[in-house]
Amino acid sequence: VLSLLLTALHAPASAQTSAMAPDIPAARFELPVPGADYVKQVAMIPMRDGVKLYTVIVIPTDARGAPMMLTRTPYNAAKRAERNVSPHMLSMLPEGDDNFIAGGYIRVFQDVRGKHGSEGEYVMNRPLRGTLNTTQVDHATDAWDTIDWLVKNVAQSNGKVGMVGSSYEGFTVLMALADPHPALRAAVPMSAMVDGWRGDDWFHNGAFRLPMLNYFATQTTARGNAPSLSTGVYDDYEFALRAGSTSDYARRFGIDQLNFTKKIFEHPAYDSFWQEQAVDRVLATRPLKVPTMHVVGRWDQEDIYGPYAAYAATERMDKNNDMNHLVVGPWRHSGVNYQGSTLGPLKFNGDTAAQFRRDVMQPFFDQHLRDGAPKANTAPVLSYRTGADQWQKLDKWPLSSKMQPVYLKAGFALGQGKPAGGAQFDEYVSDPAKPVPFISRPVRMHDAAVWKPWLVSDQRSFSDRPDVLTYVSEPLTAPMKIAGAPMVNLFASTSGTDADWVVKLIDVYPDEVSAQPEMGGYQLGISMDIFRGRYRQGFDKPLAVTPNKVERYRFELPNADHVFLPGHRVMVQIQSSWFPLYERNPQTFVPNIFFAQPGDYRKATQRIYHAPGMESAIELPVY
Ligand code: PG9
Repeated sequence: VLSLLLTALHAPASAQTSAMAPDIPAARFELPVPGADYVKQVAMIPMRDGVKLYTVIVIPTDARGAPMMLTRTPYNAAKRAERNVSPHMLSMLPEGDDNFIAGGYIRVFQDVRGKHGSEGEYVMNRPLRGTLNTTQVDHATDAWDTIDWLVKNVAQSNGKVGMVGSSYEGFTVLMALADPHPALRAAVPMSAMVDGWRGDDWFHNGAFRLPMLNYFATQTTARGNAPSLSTGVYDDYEFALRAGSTSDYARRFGIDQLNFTKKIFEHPAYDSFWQEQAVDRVLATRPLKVPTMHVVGRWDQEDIYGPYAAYAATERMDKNNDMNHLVVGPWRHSGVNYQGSTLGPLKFNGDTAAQFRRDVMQPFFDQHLRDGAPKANTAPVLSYRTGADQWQKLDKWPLSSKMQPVYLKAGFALGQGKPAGGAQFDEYVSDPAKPVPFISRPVRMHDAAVWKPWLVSDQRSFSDRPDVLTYVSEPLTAPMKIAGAPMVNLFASTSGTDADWVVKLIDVYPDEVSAQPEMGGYQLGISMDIFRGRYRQGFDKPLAVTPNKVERYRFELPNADHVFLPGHRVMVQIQSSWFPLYERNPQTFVPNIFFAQPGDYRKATQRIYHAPGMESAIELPVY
């Protein structure tokens, strides 16, 4: 046998390969990467319940005593570790990993259980062990078991691990903090999904985000990549309108059969299902053990609520104000990992994202992960002040708790001082057959170039619609600075029995902007959100509205840190739909809006009051 083998191996060069020789070798063919500056290994890491998780470990060739940086993802670990095919880590790994690579870190990506290469079952928002999860595993145990394996098996490491990740990957970072492995020394959750009901991906204040149906399809119809919903209609506004209610829309594609869709449809209000899995509430009950830097974009179009909530929940435990940090940059969702010099038409002071990664995040990680690294000069809060275009180091967030109301007034005016005289209210007809679009039509949810920066898109397209009320101040003579979450205090009635209220705080640029002419008169959204009227007495208490009765609607808008400059004006827009980002409120109270019937969708006359004792206002956190 041996001599036969030797003969085959040393066959003369002229010997022909049979035409029928199989072209794919029976044994796995390892393609070498000549000149690679890394070694890539794949491990199936066993969890405590025997399930193995697919993990890619990228080790710099010269690594010795190197820290490890872990990301746990539902978005395909193999792909996350291969942005480009290249022998160089810098080209191969994600753009935002630039400083980890420069710092010689070992980079680890892992598929969460049930996705892509990992075994086990996928649960989209897997709750921590407890009443909602009676198994022995969750994202905290999976992170724990993974870190335990890494420190015992990656010989080139120094036994210290950091975790980083944005959005879903930020959610898995936060989950690891619920019961952290001792080797987990620092964490940076970015744009993390924290509370899917209050103000992150699934709902905002009870209003469901319709495009999420497509996310359910792509994420939960298959373990690997799954296709998007195919509507056959170019304009997503048109398609969603024709589809009817959210359940009608889901039924068309059969995705009402998916468990995650069912969970959403069964829990339209903020019941114990949502409350018990809100990550900020969970973390508030656990000791703060790991230095953490919460990161979010000022115009984060997906998770603008959670990072502040998670920071606030854990901040109470940070006795010396040196373990729990907040960073807010002028970014879109996950924008921290890409170029940060512009967003839509806005231009910032250099590449704010690269600055943050190099000058703030990397020294923070190094301090905690690299043996002998110096202490980083990490501020408790680092906030990019929009309008003034400057980074600010702060001791706390929110900076201001002093609220100054700006009142809506007769004649569509806006200003300090309670309204005196004039009309008592303004009204508009909200027609569910013609909802107000959230961006100009045609709406293409798949067009990343439109979706990613949509929160900074010009609100001028909506200010003159008859179903949008627009109040505007005089041009400012001095800067007006706000830092915190504006509070809406609306006195409103509807002729229906339920209604949505969308309130937008806007910075109106001067008529002419010499440095950037296309910004003349631009209406820039500073803080905007939606509130479902049925929850005015409690998010877990949906209640019908009495037609035409004036009621108070009080809710927080997203955090802002902004300077309205002299010559700019302050604007407030109010409307009752924001479609198709948010499903329509039928404006007739039904037990569950997901199942509204065609006849429930009715026009309603909405009135916004600016009368004595009913002074509608936005309270601004001025300083
Ligand atoms: N915003 C996305 C998401 C996070 C968590 C759950 C569902 C969706 C994301 O970008 O990952």
